Amino acid sequence: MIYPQNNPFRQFQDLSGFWDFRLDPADKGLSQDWARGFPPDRLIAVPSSWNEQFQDTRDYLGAGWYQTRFDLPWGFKGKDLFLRFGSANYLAQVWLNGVKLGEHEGGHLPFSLEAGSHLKPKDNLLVVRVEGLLAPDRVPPGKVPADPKDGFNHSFNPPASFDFFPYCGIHRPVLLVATPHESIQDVTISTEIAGKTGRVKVDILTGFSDSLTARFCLTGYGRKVVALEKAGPGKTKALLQMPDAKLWAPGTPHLYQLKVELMRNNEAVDQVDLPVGIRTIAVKGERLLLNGKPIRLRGFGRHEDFPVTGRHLPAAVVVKDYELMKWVGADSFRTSHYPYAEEILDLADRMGFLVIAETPAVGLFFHPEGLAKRLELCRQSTQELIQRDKNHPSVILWSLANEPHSHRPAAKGFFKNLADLARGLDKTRPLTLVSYIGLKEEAFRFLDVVCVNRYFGWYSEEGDLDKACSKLPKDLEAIHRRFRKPLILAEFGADALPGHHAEPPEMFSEEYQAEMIERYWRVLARLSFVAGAHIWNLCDFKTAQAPHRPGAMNWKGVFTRDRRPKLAAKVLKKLWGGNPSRT
Ligand code: GCB
Repeated sequence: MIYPQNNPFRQFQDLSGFWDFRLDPADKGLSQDWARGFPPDRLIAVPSSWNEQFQDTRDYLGAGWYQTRFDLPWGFKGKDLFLRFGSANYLAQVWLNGVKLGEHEGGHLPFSLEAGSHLKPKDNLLVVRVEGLLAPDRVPPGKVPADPKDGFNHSFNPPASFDFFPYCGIHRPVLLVATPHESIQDVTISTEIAGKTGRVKVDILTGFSDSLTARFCLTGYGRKVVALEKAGPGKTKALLQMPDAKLWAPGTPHLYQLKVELMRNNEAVDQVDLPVGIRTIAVKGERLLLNGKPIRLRGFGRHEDFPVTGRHLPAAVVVKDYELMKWVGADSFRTSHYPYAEEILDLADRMGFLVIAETPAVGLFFHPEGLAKRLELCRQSTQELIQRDKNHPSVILWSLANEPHSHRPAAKGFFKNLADLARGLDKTRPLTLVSYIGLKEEAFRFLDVVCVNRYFGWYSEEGDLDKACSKLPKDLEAIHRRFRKPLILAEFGADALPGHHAEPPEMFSEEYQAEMIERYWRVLARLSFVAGAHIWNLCDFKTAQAPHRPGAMNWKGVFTRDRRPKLAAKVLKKLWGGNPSRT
């Protein structure tokens, strides 16, 4: 579904707010027909994670029931009507006025359910059951059977097989959406540069049987280019050639406005507006090229994580995070380890950040138990992610997974399957996955960019930055010699407890983190095949409980969880030449 918009033909209403809520630890809600309404025991804020809002729900991952009532807004009647969830973790089932509309598995991607035939003018009852249990046949998996060969421990409580808290709930807005019956169902934009001309290719999809006219209009920077095409049923293509195109890039995130109108007898029946950044992204030999020029990313791995709201990032925090990244001089980030909210990507387009967009496939293991289902879920999320984010100029790379345990024989074929799927859906962006095994990661033979995570000086060479910094170039050079592709160091870093100091620097001190970052950066500067590096992490973030996570926190943030700078932030600002207007 096209991201909901308000214009003369399309409307949406945000249903976010305070909803009724009830925990269902005995899982009796389904058999007791709570789908038709249930006696609530508390109110909850939507969107947000339930784990952070109440004293008794921190580690609760079982079923939670939500309900709210709403009237049909003026002007929605007679339109095609949908309920659209930005995301709910992990499994959501939805009923409207007692009728099941559908369900969705997977925590970080939107889903839309057709609602029109069940909506009344007044007092509609929307009930949602969300359940976030960890299980081996889910993605990301949890409660993974222990295997020392996988090189990770299973001591987290709750039993996540990934290093962030398994927040549950309705994490992004719930929208009631109205679109016209004769509508544009999908828009796909891709851009090329030919000399000074920006070539903007637009494909639209329409579902009705008649042939109408589609009017495509691209405007910006004092210019306007228009194309008229016969439209539908099915796909319609247009090519808009923008002379003297202003290209999109970090620092100059030029955006044009595309308006697509569907016309019947010269009168518009639908309209969709989208920003367009004209840019190319390509891999050539060992280089990653943006608009034909080599780039070297500098930025962060991140999390959607904040006190009280959990996995929902309020708008003010989204702005703050961009401000902090600009302040230190970052130009990019990875949506580790799952797709981020669409609003975050909209801002990346507008503010000129480069994004590695990652699927929720983190902590994948390859024991036979549940493997076929995990592959199916990975295919689903890859497809949903590309469908959702394909038009963002900021997105330059798809990451199919983070740190899969892919040295196991059963992993053979798994990523080829996903890569073929992704390439079929988007031929314009390179593919990667983020590996900890590096040299032995067979998937790098057919992926375009090599991404590795390295923790020399932390999980090995503990406390010894001399050893770490002599191992780093040797390791990266060996990986490079094997694959001869652009290489991104997708994670490196050290935990630093805010306010903990040590001279000479030692592990967990702010000094050790700052020195590690600075020394890694100097090593990387000498390696010409390095197409970028991302520090782990922008901010401290919540994890499940484990002996190596004091206070159930990962302290590798360069900023604290409440967004205050550590020493490393100041060091980075000098290293990266942070935004001088924000001193
Ligand atoms: C990693 C993971 C990341 C962890 C990080 C750490 O390799 O990709 O999810 O948080 O290490 O701090 O251990």
